[in-house]
Amino acid sequence: MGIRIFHTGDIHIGMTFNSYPAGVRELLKAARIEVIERMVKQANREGSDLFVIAGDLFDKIKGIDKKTQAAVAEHLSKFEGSCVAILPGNHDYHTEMVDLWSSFLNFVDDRVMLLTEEKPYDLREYGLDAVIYPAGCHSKHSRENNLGWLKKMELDGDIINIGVGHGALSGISPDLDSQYFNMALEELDRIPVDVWLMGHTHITYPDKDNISNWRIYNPGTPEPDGLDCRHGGNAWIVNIEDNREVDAKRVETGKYSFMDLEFKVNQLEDYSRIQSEFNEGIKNTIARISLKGTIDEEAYRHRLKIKEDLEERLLHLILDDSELKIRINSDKIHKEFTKGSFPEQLLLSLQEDEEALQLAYEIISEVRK
Ligand SMILES: [Mn+2]
Repeated sequence: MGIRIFHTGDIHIGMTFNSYPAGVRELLKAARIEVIERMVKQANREGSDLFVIAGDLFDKIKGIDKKTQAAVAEHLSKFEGSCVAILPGNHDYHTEMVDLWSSFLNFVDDRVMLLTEEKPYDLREYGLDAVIYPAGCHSKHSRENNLGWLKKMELDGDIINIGVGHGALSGISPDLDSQYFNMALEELDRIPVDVWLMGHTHITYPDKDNISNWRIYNPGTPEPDGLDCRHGGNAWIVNIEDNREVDAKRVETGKYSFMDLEFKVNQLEDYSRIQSEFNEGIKNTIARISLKGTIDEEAYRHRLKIKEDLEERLLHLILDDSELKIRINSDKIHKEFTKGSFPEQLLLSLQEDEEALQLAYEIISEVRK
């Protein structure tokens, strides 16, 4: 008997989004719970037997209120497969001192299994011919990953063996100080499970829509969580056949999206590139636009029109125009400075050297303030 798995992780319920205005913040917070409901529906549609959350279901071990815990449990209870397996990640790590998991267990039904210990979890009790080998977290940081116990295990080749781990994948997620349970792909590869279902890295690995006979999967966050998120939120549906052939497909899961773009603007026409970048269907998009360049005063004012238009169409716009400068010309100098005054004379004398002129103008403006 084969098994079909819906694989997610890094949902980070409880993330606060404090740098956003209240209305946007509330939507982004709620989206992290709503995405579970959407994923459970997708999993059911695909006939999944097992729903795996590979760490960081919650963003923190303290401050996840009971109402939130109940809502998450309620969404998971709609899963029509046999078992929901949840691995504690480094944000929602498990120790005897952490109340989060014992509290959460009061809300879930008995198909939900917490993978808190370093031992094989036999899914035959749930009617599935598979065993899960977990490598979760018992702290926020660790220089050592949790694969050690598993390397010593003798796996039973007659049953499907599923590794579920949480940690930075070397070469894929940034972990410069190697403090996030770092795991090398080769290290995972040497452990003879049929598949590795990973969490922690917020991008999707491998970067493919469909793939066959691949063993290591990382879904990335299912709901975009910040300006550095370049994808729409993903999960994997991993199918393991009776003969151990594996095929997987990536499904899109997110509601909101983020865009972080920089535009060089040196003349009025350059704004049109911004407009063409933002087509229809951006009402759930949060964008940061950084403008850079030097333009005439009238064109400089035009940025406010662009801002107004995009603010209406986007969920939220952050416009950074701190590096957009007004071009200084003789007209502007004459308008702003008394004829024959020192600044007027100085600026006029610098007209051949645009950079020096710009700099001198900025210094004089600063002094005038
Ligand atoms: Mn993590």
